[in-house]
Amino acid sequence: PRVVVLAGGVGGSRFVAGVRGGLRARGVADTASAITVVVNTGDDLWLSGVRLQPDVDSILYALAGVNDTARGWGREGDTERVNAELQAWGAGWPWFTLGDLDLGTHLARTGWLREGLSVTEVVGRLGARWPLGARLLPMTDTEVDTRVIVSDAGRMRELHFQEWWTRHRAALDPVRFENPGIAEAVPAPGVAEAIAEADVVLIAPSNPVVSIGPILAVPGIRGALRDTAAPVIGVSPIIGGRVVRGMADVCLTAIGVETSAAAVASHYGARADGGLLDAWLLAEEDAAAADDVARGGIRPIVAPLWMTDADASAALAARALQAAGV
Ligand code: GDP
Ligand code: FO1
Ligand code: CA
Repeated sequence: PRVVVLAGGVGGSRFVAGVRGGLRARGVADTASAITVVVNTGDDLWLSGVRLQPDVDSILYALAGVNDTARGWGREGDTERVNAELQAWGAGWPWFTLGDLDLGTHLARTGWLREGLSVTEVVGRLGARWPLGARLLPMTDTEVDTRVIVSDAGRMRELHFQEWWTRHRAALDPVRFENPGIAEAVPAPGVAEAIAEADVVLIAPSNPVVSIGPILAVPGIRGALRDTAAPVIGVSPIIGGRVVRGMADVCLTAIGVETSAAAVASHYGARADGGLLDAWLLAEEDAAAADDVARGGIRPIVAPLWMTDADASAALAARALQAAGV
């Protein structure tokens, strides 16, 4: 089957690994030809002269099996010698760590960009180093930023997403999120085609606001999702009314969406009403909300949503594929 997954970083990478595992378990050997991941690039940024792609790298490292699973970002067993030098120079951000191995990725990426390769080509080269078992596509080739407008002691301030998320741990109240560059963005080559030709489109249990939000905001992607013959199936990132990890609840509050599986489903909307979803996987802990989801025109599917290990992630992905009849 041809599977398209829309994904952010940590939740996205666990889910994509699950899709790969779920397909392998049923005998699909060439998962790289079956799975296309459309990755959020709204987190991407320039720092100390290099281009960072946090969500691309989370998925790249996780599928390659070289990610730091405890920390949730960067390379397993990385060192910080270069970072210490950058700090000594006062370069970059003192609260943001660039690991030595991770910097190798950023240097390679930046070099290729400066040689004129597109972001799609660069992501393709990064993905060619390891047998990932999936094709990674950036959502768009042009630069899109994420800014957070916060209310700080009654005064409005605008921060870079990383400053808000990593430095302040989302402790400053967001008033709204903005994605400069998004209006001029177009889907990266292959994205609209993959969606059109898919047998199923899966929305990973990623942050709905700052991971899935930017992907859907690229002009053309929502239309492609509306037009595809494939069912669109989402997985709730909220379990039992709580975010599993991270601060997605603060992001949801800022856009006026309650932190609940049903509220996120209704935020994405029913396809029949011009929204996104045909079906929505929600946790057993949220089974009571299934009727609400169904009343909104979205087929609810109650399943275990904890991606605690590879088997659990694969079982979750298999449930989503089964719901699509693929
Ligand atoms: P980021 O880009 O690194 O912030 O990662 P994502 O946006 O891809 O995913 C973050 C979201 O993943 C969090 O808001 C969690 O709600 C969700 N998440 C993490 N682990 C799990 C899990 O085991 N199950 C489910 N359903 N969601 C999860
Ligand atoms: N997250 C942190 O909490 N602290 C860091 O120092 C940090 C460095 C970092 C470097 C490269 C990279 O690709 C990601 C990094 N992250 C770090 C994770 C990242 O900032 C966020 O979790 C994501 O942007 C949210 O998707
Ligand atoms: Ca992200």
